[in-house]
Amino acid sequence: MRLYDGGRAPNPRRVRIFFAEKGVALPELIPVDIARKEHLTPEFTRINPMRRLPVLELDDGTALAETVAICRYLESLHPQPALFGGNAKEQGQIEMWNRRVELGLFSSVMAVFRHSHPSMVELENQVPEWADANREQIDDHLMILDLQLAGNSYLCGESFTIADITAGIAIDFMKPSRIPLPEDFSNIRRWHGELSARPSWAA
Ligand SMILES: N[C@@H](CCC(=O)N[C@@H](CS)C(=O)NCC(=O)O)C(=O)O
Repeated sequence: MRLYDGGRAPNPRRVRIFFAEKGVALPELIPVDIARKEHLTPEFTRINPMRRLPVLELDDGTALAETVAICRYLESLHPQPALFGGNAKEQGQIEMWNRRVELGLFSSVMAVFRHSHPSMVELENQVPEWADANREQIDDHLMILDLQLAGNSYLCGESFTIADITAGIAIDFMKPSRIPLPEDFSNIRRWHGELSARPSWAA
């Protein structure tokens, strides 16, 4: 197996954290420099026509892209700890929260970054108004997270799951996106501090 990796970019990091939480050693890493547009070459486009990272290439040449697809593949190979849940109820709740966060906070933070950050000028047809519209949504997304974390150690209860990885990475990526985390979201601050202290978070 080989992992086409994108360094500090959020989606490759989600996958590296997932490997670490599983206690599975990372496969061979193939660094792909997004800033140098290495993911836009014809060679990489043959591997992933979406021209995005990460990509897990299996030994038979199959290329798995999409962060959650890669994580699901790994969960299937290494069921414990169950980061997508154990029983049906857990699996439903984790899917719900992971999807809520991907379509909500994660997506808004990415849109702010892509449409306002100088490093994205050559990679995105930047629409500053779209960055502003997404920036305005962030507090609403944060409030939903904060409420959920008020009564739970993690997003889906007492166990760490893929939904925490997605949400925690979205919070991390607010910094380079120049979005402040308001002081009053104390439950998010508590939970995010705990995630940041996990050894996997250094990935
Ligand atoms: N839906 C994909 C999104 C992957 C994605 O957007 N990756 C970013 C890095 S975090 C990327 O490759 N960006 C390159 C670009 O925007 O040109 C996933 O979940 O993996």
